[in-house]
Amino acid sequence: DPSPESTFVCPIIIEDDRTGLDTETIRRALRDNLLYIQGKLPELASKNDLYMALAYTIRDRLLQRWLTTQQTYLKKDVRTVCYLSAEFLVGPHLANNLINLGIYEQVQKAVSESGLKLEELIAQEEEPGLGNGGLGRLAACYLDSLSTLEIPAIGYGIRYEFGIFDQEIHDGWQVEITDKWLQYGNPWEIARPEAGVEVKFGGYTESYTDENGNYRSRWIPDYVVKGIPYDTPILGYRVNTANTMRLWKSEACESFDFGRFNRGDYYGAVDNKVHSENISKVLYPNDEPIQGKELRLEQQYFFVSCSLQDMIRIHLHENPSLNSFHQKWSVQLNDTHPSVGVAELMRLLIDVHHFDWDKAWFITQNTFAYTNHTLLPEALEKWPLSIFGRLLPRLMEIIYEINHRFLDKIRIIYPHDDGKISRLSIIDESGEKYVRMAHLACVGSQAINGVAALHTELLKKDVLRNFYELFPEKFSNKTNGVTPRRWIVSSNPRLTFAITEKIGENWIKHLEDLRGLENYVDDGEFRDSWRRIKYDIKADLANYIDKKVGIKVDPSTLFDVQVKRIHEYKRQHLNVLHIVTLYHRLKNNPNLDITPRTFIFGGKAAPGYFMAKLIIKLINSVAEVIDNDPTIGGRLKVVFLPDYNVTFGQRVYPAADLSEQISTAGKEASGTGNMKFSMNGALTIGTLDGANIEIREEVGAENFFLFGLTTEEVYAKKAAGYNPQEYYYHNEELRAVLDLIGSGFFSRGDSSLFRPLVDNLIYDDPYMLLADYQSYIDCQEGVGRAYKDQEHWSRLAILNVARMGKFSSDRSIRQYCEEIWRVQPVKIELPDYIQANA
Ligand code: OX2
Repeated sequence: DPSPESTFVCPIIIEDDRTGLDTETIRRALRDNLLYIQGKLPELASKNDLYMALAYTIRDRLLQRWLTTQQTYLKKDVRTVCYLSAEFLVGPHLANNLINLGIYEQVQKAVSESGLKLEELIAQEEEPGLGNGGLGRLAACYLDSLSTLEIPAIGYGIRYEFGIFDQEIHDGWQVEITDKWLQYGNPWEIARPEAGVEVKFGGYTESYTDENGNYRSRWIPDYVVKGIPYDTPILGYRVNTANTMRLWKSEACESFDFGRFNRGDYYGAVDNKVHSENISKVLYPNDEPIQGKELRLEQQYFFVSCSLQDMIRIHLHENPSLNSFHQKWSVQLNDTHPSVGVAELMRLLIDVHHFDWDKAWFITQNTFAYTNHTLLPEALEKWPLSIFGRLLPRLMEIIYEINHRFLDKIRIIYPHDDGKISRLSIIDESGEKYVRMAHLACVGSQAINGVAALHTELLKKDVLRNFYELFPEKFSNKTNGVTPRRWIVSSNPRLTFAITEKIGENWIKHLEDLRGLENYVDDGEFRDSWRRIKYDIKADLANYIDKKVGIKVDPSTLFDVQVKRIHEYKRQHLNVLHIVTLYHRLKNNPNLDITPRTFIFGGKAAPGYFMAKLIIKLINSVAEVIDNDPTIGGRLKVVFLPDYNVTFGQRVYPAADLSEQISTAGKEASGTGNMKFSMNGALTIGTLDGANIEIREEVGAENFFLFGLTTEEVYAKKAAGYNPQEYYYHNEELRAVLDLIGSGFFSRGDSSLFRPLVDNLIYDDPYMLLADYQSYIDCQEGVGRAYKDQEHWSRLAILNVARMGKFSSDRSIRQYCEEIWRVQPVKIELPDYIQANA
């Protein structure tokens, strides 16, 4: 906000060194920042010092764009999208900012003076791991597209001091290490302590009559926490728009309790400070399901309250009242994690700004929209009333009132259907009482969407069936997408060059233009160079694997990759069953002709998820045995790469030949890794699940390796009483494979180690691996055969890339803008003394 006391009228003079985009100016700026920000002489500077100096050099070039953007938004009083998300898995900023500014080459030259390569400095950046997986990464792709499409937007979230843990592998087991991403400072963020807000917790409520005789509620909290915003500019691709990602850090209002301090209780005096700071201390490392811990609810309420108060402050700066709030703000709830926002906006409007209920409810309902990301029943968030009421007593009252009014209306529609009423209620009263966050989100939102066509259909039919029946007009599908700027241009420069050479560079902003590549599938020279590029990228990855885990892999083998969170529904262990099947065949028939493969895995398990951790151990155990078996002769290699994250994703997607998307049908809401692989020329082996279905539709059935049960078949089998033992007893090879794992063959004779996993498959198999086993094995044989014909494989790979236009996050964001948010692009004009983007 411009301060009313501010009297500066003179424009900023041309600050060439902080804005110029040519090599010479950047070189000067780099040295300047090294000296005056890092405080280092060039000859004593470490790699990290140079990285920091470069990061500040680039940030300087973002600032004018960012400030101009914010000023334009204020002046034009625009409608703004607020994306509320407990996770933003943005990944490293430096390379993307260079690409979006269009100064990669200039900076490359400028940096070479230091004797280092730009790529080394880029590698120096500690990635902000403020998310678990797909949900957090989607939020980051959406911020990129919002800026690129010049849409006014703010991403609101939590500035976790410790993000997702670093993963190490010790003796084949996952070990979690604290992620100290802030330890050397974060040059991309700017703290705004002056925009701090307060958030209440605990205590009780009381009613009172105000001076006008109105009946009101007051919340007397137990404690109050301060939220401090940290802003990171998010620049769009080759536009001037730089939106804000505003993450909240929790702090104590008064760091010392002087009453206690004076009584000599020094440690007691800082208690409050410790508790307050804990709220934004650490990301909960569970992907889905979420963990029902009180601190998690504190985190959710904390960032949602901070964000809504922030919007209200900005709104009242430009508008006389909050009557028009819903016209100026569209707030997207990224899953139910921020859905307490529905009740919080009601509280702010009623208790603080003295709206009556109906008007407040109208504004609230027209402000929010809700995206659901999962069908897994255990991931549907609900909070015990005991916890919720104690921590947020005023919000509990408001939720009861919302529910009361909602159910009154429902009773008119379903007069004698108590079952319906209890199924729709925001409060689950079937046993211990809970607040159902998805119900709160559905009732309080103007729009509800799933993240892939199948997922949205299943929401309507199953998880949110009752709400769909009530308000069908609120429901729509928004298939996920990913940003080609990070997932092709930044991570795969060689492919980018090859594509651009043929079809120009328009595809980077209009991904459907990749269709133009179809004209080159029959061009033998193009296919040759395509293969050479893939080979070189695979050779790079092979070097990296050797450096990281000391395993030598051959880049001419088929790189078969599965990288994603480790979860039973994603079925990494089905992939292992295939590997063990091939191994078993080779043991029985050493001369068997198979396509040599390198299996690459990566992914983190939730620290408390035993089975997922056992799957990691199994992968590593199988890897070790195969690697030490001379009869295999390098025809099979298995590599588990520790610490899968955005940075490693950027390395591995471009190097893959085969993308494993093998979840049980009906379980993966969308998947987004599936899109990143295919965009980089990998073929997919997958089930009819999530966005796989749409990928197959786009690339054509003949360019996709399909296997497994459909969702309907999965449901039907479950209903008929699925018995995995039938498969175990009737499929000899499957039985041999499971028995081999169970026998202790891969665990140095310890037959108890993998027993829980094997028994779970034989006697329960909730994700139906055994039902899909044979179909998967057969399909993989087809993959092996197809890979042998390299010319044919290249054609398929090129077609995959050419037909991935739909899966740009630009397409997803356009749909959200038109169909849910109703927002328009706003052009940002830079002052003429700022050098325009290259
Ligand atoms: C994930 C889903 O599991 C994944 O299928 C989807 O692609 C991604 O969200 C983005 O929509 N937590 N993570 C997810 O859902 C939840 C809940």
